Amino acid sequence: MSADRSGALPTARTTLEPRVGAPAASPSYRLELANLSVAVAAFGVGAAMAVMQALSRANLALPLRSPGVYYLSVTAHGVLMALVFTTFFIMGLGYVVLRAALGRDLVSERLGWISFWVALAGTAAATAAILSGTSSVLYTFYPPLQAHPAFYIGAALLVVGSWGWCVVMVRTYRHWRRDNPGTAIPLPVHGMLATVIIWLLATVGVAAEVVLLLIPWSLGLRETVDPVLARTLFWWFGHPLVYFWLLPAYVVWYSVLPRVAGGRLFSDPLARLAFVLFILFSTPVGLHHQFLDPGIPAGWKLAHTVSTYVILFPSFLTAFTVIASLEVAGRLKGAAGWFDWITKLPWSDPLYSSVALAMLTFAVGGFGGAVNAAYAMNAMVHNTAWVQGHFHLTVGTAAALTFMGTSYWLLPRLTGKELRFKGAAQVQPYLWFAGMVMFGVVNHVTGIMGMPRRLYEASYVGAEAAARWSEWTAISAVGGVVLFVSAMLYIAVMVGTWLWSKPGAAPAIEFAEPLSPLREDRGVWDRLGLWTILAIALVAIAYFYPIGQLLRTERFGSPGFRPF
Ligand code: HAS
Ligand code: CU1
Repeated sequence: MSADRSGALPTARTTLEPRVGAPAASPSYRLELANLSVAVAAFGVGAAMAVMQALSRANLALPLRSPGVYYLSVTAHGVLMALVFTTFFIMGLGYVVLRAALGRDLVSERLGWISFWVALAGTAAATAAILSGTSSVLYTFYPPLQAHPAFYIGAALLVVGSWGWCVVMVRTYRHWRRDNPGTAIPLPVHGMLATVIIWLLATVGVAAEVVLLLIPWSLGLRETVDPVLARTLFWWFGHPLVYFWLLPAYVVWYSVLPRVAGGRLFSDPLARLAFVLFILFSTPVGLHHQFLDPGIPAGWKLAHTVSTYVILFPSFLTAFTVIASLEVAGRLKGAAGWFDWITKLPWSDPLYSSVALAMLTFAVGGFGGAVNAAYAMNAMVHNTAWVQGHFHLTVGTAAALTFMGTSYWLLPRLTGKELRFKGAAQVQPYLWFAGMVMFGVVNHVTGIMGMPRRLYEASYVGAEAAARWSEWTAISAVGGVVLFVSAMLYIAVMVGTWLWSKPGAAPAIEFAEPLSPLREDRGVWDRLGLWTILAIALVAIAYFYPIGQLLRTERFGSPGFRPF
């Protein structure tokens, strides 16, 4: 293990030295780069859509502004950002983490490539359906809004491709485990495997929705669809989806950030405990998106509320552990006062600043999550701009800004090319943060003032209340423009590094060392099979009765609607 970049730390035993099997000799990261490039491309297109929407919500007269264009654009933005950018980025990151932390090649890399192409074909089909104007169903694709079959089939292929990724990840881990029985799992691998497990549990719900309900209905094989059943299956998937986005970010917070900050991970076991709690409690909470849906027993809504409050806990643990790790970094650099360690942190390093700003933002976004999860308060904010504020601070910043920072750290390590336009990479996270404060926080405010989400008609046909929102929406529009500038800087750094930087020696991919010596053997938090079985039991308990009730009751389906 080479010396830390600060040079301040003595080397210690880490999880990272591959124990058995030669490390892949300078691996070629083509599969990772292919996944990351699709992610970056989706992000670029999604960002262009977003600026138009932010301006449109502020009621500015734009060329081509119409309801049809607006909903097409919101759908493209949501799908490309929330589903495509994240999934491809996470797949790429997952492969890198396993290769680097286990020190071996991927098992079935060929399957990794097949999965990549399947997911890409699915993305292309869904995107084409959206751009054709036949599938403006937004990223949650709630029926009875009906999309073109290519949209649902494309979404299904994206999920099937991601399952291939899961197989490669699990097989690679199992091969390593066979060679290293009884050894602790390297922490970043532990977090990525938790992500895989959550994803597999989650996608059962959406696969059932799309394959059993939506595809046959969109093909005309069934006349009607049951919207509440479809929404329930969607949110079985939709909430753990948010932790599929968040956990890879946490992997970076725990395993990369402390090292880049020049410190140590404060507690390795606490990090593992957090990942295990996510495996257990990510999925049995989905009804907190359906508090206001009819047909779901109130007692089950309460049960999902309780498990939602449990799932706040691992994020509190994460806040504690990661902030403590940063304090360790500051103190190793000589800080002695209460807060001067903050000034010792590398605020001009793009990975560090991205993650630190993502964390600050997440403190607000996470607080909003706790508000959403409370039944009575949810009734105030549900379907208002508050919710879009919440998710721009969480997935749009906690996850996405972490991923952008991670790209700056990763790309030179994968390609051997030095980061191009370094100044832009340094400014970009701050711009994103500023844009999100204007956009995300303001949306929380207008949400409480009653402004609905997802509405094109921003004057609200002259409603008096709407006049009070307009000064705020002007701020969020400015935020949207700042975010767009930030997004373009990110794209410029990525493309510039890729195309116009000369290859040299790639820095090593190294992860943070824990503060206390690491236990050598496999502890209880590494019993992933056991935690998965318990998680399956919790999902079954949480959904068996509510879904059974929906299937048992006589219900009336709805025909499809295509407003545009
Ligand atoms: Fe959420 C709606 C509840 C987290 C994403 N959420 C959404 C939607 C999305 C989303 C996309 O209960 C909209 C769906 C739609 O379109 O309808 N959410 C929660 C709760 C949490 C939560 C309880 N959400 C997330 C994350 C997301 C995400 C993470 C994406 C990545 N959410 C809800 C509910 C709704 C909802 C309801 C439905 C609303 C409705 O009615 O429609 C929790 O997991 C949050 C826990 C987080 C914390 C914060 C911990 C803070 C940390 C950093 C601290 C650092 C500091 C400073 C202080 C408790 C870890 C660092 C210092 C330095 C020096 C740097
Ligand atoms: Cu949720």
